[in-house]
Amino acid sequence: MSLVVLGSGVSPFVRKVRVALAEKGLEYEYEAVNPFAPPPGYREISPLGKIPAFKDGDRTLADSSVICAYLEKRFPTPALYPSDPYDYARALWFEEFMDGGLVPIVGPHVFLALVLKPLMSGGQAPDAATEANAKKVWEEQVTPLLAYLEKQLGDDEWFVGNRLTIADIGVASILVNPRHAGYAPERKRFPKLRAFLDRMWSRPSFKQLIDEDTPVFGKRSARIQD
Ligand SMILES: N[C@@H](CCC(=O)N[C@@H](CS)C(=O)NCC(=O)O)C(=O)O
Repeated sequence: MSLVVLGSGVSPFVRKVRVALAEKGLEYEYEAVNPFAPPPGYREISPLGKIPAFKDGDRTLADSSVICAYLEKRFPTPALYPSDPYDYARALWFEEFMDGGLVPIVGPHVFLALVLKPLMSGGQAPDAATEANAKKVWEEQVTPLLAYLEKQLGDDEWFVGNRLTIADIGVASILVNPRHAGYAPERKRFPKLRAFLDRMWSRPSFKQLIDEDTPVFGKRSARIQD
């Protein structure tokens, strides 16, 4: 068996796949791909040119949700998707809420603006207007989505059912990027969500990736305040 993930630590979608693999106890190779300068032929594996892409021997796939769904069928235990039909759909919903709801806001205005662009321009710090815009977007656009997550989680340990699912992996994977940019759900306003993230991010599956990426992308995470 040879499993390969193609991608980069900049991507929350790549993180989602790598965490799912780790939670299933699967060994894999990791091939670095910069989505803005992909290697020749990359579109044969990932027709939209995006990361992650995935290889299982000579079979290839693209898209984090597709890859995770494939992993579940291919390596069913431990299960990361609920078996109850409604719980199953709810788990997919939380994954989509993050991928399709959070990422399009946080990606450009927070992570790209505060981490990636400065990194690509040789370490120049973001200007005051960029910092102010990120703060405004976080307050006005991201906070209502975090409030929804806080309410949905309630007093439960997991987003769906009574064990780890793709919903938890999706929520915690996506929120690592703002963490790298110095933003996390405020403990005072979102105590349950923040405690959930603390638990998730300290799991070996997450901790290893966060520790790997923090020196490169996550220097601003030291700014996070409770
Ligand atoms: N729905 C895709 C989204 C993947 C995605 O947007 N990846 C970004 C990096 S976070 C990318 O490759 N962007 C480069 C591009 O759009 O050309 C997934 O879940 O894998």
